[in-house]
Amino acid sequence: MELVIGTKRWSTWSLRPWLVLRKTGAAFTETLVNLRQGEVTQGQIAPHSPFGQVPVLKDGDLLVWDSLAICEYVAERYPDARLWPEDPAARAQARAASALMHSGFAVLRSACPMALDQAPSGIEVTEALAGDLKRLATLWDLMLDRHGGPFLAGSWSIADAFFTPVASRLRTYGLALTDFGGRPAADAYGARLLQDADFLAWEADAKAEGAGATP
Ligand SMILES: N[C@@H](CCC(=O)N[C@@H](CS)C(=O)NCC(=O)O)C(=O)O
Repeated sequence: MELVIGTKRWSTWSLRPWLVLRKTGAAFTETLVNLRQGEVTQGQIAPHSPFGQVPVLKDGDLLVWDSLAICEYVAERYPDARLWPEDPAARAQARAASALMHSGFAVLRSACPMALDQAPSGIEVTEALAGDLKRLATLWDLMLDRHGGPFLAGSWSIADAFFTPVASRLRTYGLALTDFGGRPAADAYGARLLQDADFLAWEADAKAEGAGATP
């Protein structure tokens, strides 16, 4: 299998399926595309996908071109990795949380882009951004309460892959969910995601890019 991904310090959509693939223990190759270079970026994506975006998963002659669809495919291909919770109720909420991230939190995504090479700094919190942060605090608290942690739906699942880039944004922009109605457990959960060994491996690569290595 080959996963085509974008610049590691910025590409949240690439990080999610990359984490999920790593959890399977399966061998896969990664192909890196340089983002934010306009036509150069598009020229690098074109040989892999007709849709102009990464991530893209290639498995033989199969092409899967969306982060959530890639995660679903990997979960079905590697059932022993238990990438979704076994319990139907936990699975439903893990899927709902992933879908909410995939299609929502637009203000948080645009105001707080992932920047893994950037030192933590403050940010002006607009009313719209506060709204997304309150929604995030509500979601994390609700799921940690219901499923008992340590991850959103109990043990680590695709939902946690979806929120790992979010945790990195909170850290980069000095945002604590306790300031937006969240409980300390929500912030502790975000910090836990950033201790994940696979995330740390991705982050090390991202920092090397930022230090001038070829992204
Ligand atoms: N909904 C898509 C979004 C993918 C996406 O926005 N990818 C960005 C990079 S993170 C991209 O490929 N941009 C192409 C460009 O900047 O030219 C997914 O979940 O995979």
